[in-house]
Amino acid sequence: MFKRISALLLAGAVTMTMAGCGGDGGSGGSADDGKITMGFSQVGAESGWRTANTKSVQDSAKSAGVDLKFSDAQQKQENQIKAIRSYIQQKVDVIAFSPVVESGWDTVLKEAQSAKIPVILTDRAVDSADTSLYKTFLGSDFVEEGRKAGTWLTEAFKDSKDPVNIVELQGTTGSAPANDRKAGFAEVIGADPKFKVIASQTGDFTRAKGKEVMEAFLKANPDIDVLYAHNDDMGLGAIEAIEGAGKVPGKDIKIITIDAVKDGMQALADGKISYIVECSPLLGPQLMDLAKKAVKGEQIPARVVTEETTFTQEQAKEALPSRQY
Ligand code: GZL
Repeated sequence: MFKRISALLLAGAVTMTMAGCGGDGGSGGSADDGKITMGFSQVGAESGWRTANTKSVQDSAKSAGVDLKFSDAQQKQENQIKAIRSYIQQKVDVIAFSPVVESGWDTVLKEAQSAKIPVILTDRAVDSADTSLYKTFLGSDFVEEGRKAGTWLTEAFKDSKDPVNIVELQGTTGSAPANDRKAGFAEVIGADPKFKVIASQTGDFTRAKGKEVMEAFLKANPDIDVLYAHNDDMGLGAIEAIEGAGKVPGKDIKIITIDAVKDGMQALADGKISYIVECSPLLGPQLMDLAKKAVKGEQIPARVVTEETTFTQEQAKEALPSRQY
C-alpha cells in the first residue's frame, strides 16, 4: 500500500479528469484509424459489483468503437497471467486488467512492456515497485473507503461507554481493496480503545462465503455489536446468518458495507444495513478514453481516482429509483 501511495503523491492523483497534455511519441498503435483492440482480463463474477463493472467495460467498448477481447479469470491470478500473455501474442493495442491480488505481476507486465503494449490497471492496483510497468491506475481509493466506514462507526457509537465488539468480513486475501479497506478502517477506529475487532476473516467478496463466515462468528461470539463487511455481497450473506441466528440485522448488529449495489442499497433502505460507502464500478467510459490516449502515446495521469459518496438509510431510499447498478 505504501509504495502505491508514494507513486500517487509523486504522480499527482487526479479525480475524474484526464489531462491529455500532448503526445510523447509513443508506439502510435493503430489508433490513427480510430479503431483499437483492447485485451481485458476481468477478476471474475464474484459479486454484484463485478457484474456491473463488466457491463460498464463491455458497453463502453461498444460505444467507443473499441474491439474488446474479454476474459473472466474466475478469481485466479494464473488465469489472468495466461490471458495477458495471450493478448501479448495477439498483439493487441492495449491491455487492461483488474488484478485479483496486489503481488506477482512484474514478470508478465515486463513481457507486455517489451512487446510495447501499454497496460492500464483498472479497479484494483498492483504493488510493483516499478510503476513504469503500467500507464495509469483507474479506480477507487480503498483506504479512504475504509476511513469513511470507520468514521461513521465512531460517530454512531460516540456516546457508548461500553466496548464496541466488531467482526470484520475481509475481501479476497491479498487484494488491494481488502488490504486497504482494512487499513483505513483500523486507522480511524484505532483512536479509541473501546472499538474492538474481535474477529476478522476473509469472505472472498462473495455472499455464500460471507454467510458461512458470519455463522462461525456468531457461534464463537455471542456479543457482536457491529459487522464491517468489505463489500455488500458479504454483508447480504451475513444478514442471512444473523437472521438464522434469531437476531435482527441493523438493530442487534449494526452493519456497514462498501459498494452500494442495488441489493445492498435495498437492504440499507429496509434498515438491515446501517451505512454503505459507495465504490463505483462504472469505470468503462474513463477506461476507454484513457486507453485511446495511451495507444496514441499521449500523456495520461498516473492515477485517476473515481469520485464516490456514502449512503445512510434515508439517502438510500431517495437514491434507489435512479441507481444504474
Ligand atoms: C472494488 C472491487 C471489489 C468490490 C467487490 O473496487 O475490486 O471487488 O468491492 C468486488 O464487490 O468483488
